[in-house]
Amino acid sequence: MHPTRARFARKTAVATASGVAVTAGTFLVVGFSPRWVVVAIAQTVLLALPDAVLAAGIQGLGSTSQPLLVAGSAGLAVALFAGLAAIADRIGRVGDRQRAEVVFLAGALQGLAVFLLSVAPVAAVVGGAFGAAVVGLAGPPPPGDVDRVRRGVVRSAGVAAAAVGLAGAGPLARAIGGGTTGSEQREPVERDPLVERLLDTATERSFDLSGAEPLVSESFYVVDKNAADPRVNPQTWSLRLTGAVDEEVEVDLDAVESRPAAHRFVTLRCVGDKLNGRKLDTAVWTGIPVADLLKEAGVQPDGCCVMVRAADDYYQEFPLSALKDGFLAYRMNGRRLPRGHGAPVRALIPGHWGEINVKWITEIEILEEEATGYWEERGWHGTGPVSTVAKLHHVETDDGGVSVGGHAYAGTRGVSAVEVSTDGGDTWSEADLTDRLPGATPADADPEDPDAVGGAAADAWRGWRYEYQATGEHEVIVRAIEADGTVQPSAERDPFPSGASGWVSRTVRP
Ligand SMILES: Nc1nc2c(c(=O)[nH]1)N[C@H]1C(S)=C(S)[C@@H](COP(=O)(O)O)O[C@H]1N2
Ligand SMILES: [Mo]
Repeated sequence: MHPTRARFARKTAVATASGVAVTAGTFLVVGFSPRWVVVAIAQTVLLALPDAVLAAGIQGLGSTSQPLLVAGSAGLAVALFAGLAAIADRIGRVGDRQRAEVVFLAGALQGLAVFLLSVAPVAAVVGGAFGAAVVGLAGPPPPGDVDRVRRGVVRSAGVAAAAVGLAGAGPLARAIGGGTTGSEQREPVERDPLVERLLDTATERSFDLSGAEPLVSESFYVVDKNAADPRVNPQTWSLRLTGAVDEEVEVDLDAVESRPAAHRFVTLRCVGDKLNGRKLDTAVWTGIPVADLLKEAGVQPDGCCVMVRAADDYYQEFPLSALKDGFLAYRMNGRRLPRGHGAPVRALIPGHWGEINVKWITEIEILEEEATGYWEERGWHGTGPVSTVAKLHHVETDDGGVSVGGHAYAGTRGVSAVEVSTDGGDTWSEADLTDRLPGATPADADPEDPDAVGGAAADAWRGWRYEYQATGEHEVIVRAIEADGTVQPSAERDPFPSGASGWVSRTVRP
């Protein structure tokens, strides 16, 4: 290799290795959290997206495009820190500095950048130290001895690899040791016998439909604005009731968990869910009614609205009347609420679009005038009741027999029937429906008592199934009927801005 080319290759390799080391070193300190530089960059990228992309795409961000965003941001992070190492190198050469000064300058620039991005001082120091170590170990730029160039590059690549290994070892050790970090460590919970009973009931009542979830979702969708979810310390978490109250109320997790709880089946649907999409799921949640807290704070029952805030700086404004029926959940299907679903405590607002079911909830402010929430500022209208939908996720054909099925959901309006047309909408037949899931069940109910699991869930989906004979290609259409007889509206609408609507249809080829 030509000496000039070799020197350039070396510089690039050392700078890149240094960038990798900073990125890995900061991960070692803060893990996959909002304070990791990569996540901070991802969050900045999200904010910089044009409104149109944000408005139409982002409520669908959920789990699908998230890995892509994180990978791209990791690339940006490495490039940024590599660039700073190169700048340090350049300043060193122009000013004819000592090698130690260049090494220090590289680390200082990188550490400063880490701090500006993530406001995490320990990560800044460790990141800068890792970056500087790589530059230092590469040794001074050799005057043209290709072998020495190679040795320097190998050394710095080695350090970068070690940093990545070290950064990877932490989460791995945590995963092996039970999956939690120090401050998050809490006793695992035994599943309550009552929850077991509710889950069994849901299993018994589910139709066995390939391609569709059972009545309690096996995989519950995740949607939020975060590249990495906040990690809330349950020991220091609290929820405050502020604003137009007689008296501010603050409860910590012990206070929430020691109140009389209930178990409820609640279905969530994202306003960004496509007409026949899969951002619709159900779980049994354990928690306490919001109404008691409102009473304790002396909230006027005829107030207009509330702003609910969360640990990820999310905020949603919606009517006080909707919050009154709300629920503060700290368990999901009998387990501690997972981090991705809002640990330690989230709000569940019956019959309303997912977006006001605030995760990682920290504050309820009672407002006297309307305000605008996070998604409303971005063009969505998702603070109201859900629209009615009948999903068609299961289609199976076998020798002239066709079986179709899915779920129907109408929020608190309830589903009384699902109708299917196999002739393009001329005639309609009634599908089989799963029995309604049980209603709110007090946590102190006797699991052996059949009446303990009583009533019907006010806010849960129902499964449907329809079997018929057909030979030629045809169009299947489904629609839900609400409890009061209202037929689901047929007008088709995209998810943006007010939620998808219309009758789901699919072509079936027996
Ligand atoms: N704090 C917070 N809560 C949030 C969000 C968020 O970005 N931050 N996203 C909302 C949206 S848009 C939806 S659809 C639901 C999804 O809840 P899930 O991820 O548990 O399914 O959470 C809501 N709660
Ligand atoms: Mo959503």
